[in-house]
Amino acid sequence: MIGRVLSVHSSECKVDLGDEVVSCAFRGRLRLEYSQVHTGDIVHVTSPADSYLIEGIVERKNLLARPPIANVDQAIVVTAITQPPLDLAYVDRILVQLEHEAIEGVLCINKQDLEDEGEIARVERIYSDAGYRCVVTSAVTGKGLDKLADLFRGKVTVFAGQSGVGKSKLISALMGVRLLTGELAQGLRGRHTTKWVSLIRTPGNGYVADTPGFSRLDLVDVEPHELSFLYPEFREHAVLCHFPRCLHKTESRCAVLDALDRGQIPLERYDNYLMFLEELIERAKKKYE
Ligand SMILES: Nc1nc2c(ncn2[C@@H]2O[C@H](COP(=O)(O)OP(=O)(O)OP(=O)(O)O)[C@@H](O)[C@H]2O)c(=O)[nH]1
Ligand SMILES: [Mg+2]
Ligand SMILES: [Zn+2]
Repeated sequence: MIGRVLSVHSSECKVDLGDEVVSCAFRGRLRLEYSQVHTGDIVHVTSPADSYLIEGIVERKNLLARPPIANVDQAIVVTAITQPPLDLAYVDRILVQLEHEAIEGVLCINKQDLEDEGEIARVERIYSDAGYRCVVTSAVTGKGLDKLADLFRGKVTVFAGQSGVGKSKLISALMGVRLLTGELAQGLRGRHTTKWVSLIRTPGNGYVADTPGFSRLDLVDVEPHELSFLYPEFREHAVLCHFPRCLHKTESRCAVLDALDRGQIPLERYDNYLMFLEELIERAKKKYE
C-alpha cells in the first residue's frame, strides 16, 4: 500500500492510506532512522497481522527545512500589517527558501478587518510586481477565504509566516477544525502558539500544514552570486549582466540595477536582497578562513 505521512512521533507515524488513517511503526533499517521519515513523505506500507509497518520512502520532490515537511507544492506566506508589525525581510527570507526548493509561494495579507487599506494595497503591489500571487484575507470576517480554499485543491499546502499573523486561525476558519490559536491561551501562562507539524486532509484531495512562526530564519545555503536567481523579478535581468557573477551592487553594465532604475524591481525587495547578500558574503568569508 502507498500512503502519505500526516505526522511523525518518536516511534510511529500517522499515515493516510486514502480510506483510513493508521498508526505505522518503522521497519528494519528505517526503525533506527525514523528521524529520516518526515511529515508529507509518501511511504510504502505493509500490514502483517494487525499492525502497519513503513517499508520505505518514495523519493521526495522537495523537503522544506524548517519545519521539516516533504513534497510541498505551495506555501502560503501569511503576514499582517501592524499586529504583529509587518516584517518584509521575514517574508522575503521565506520566499527565497521556497524558490530554492522550487515551491510556489503565495502571499496572504491577513487581518484585513484591522489594517489600513492603503498599506495593504502597498504591500500587495510589491509582491504582485515581484511576480507572486497575493490574497487579502480576514480570518474573522471570512474575507478572501474562498480564494485561499481554491488554491488548496489537489495540493500539499504549507502555511508559513511570523508568529501571531493568523496562520492557525485561517486554517481553522477554512477547515472547520480547531487548531490552537493565540487567543485560546489568554489568561493562561504564555501564548498558545503552534509547536508541532502535521498535515490535515482538505476537500478536493489536498493537504494543508500549519507551522509555527519561527523567531529566527536562516538563509538558504547558496553562493552570493546565486542569490538573485531566487528572486523571480531579478532572474530575467540577471542573465543579461555584463559580469557572469555580478552581485548587482555597484557593478557597471548591470541589468538588475538598470531594471531597478526603471522601476521594474520593487525597491523594498532590492533592499532586502542587499541585506541577505551581505549575510551570504560574511558566511562565505567564514567558510574560507
Ligand atoms: N482581527 C483579526 N484577528 C485575527 C485574524 N487572524 C488571526 N487573528 C488573531 O491573531 C492571533 C494570532 O492568531 P494565530 O492563528 O494563533 O497566529 P499564528 O500565525 O498561528 O501564530 P503562531 O502559531 O504563533 O505561529 C489570535 O488572537 C487570532 O484570533 C484576523 O483576520 N483578524
Ligand atoms: Mg499557530
Ligand atoms: Zn548585475
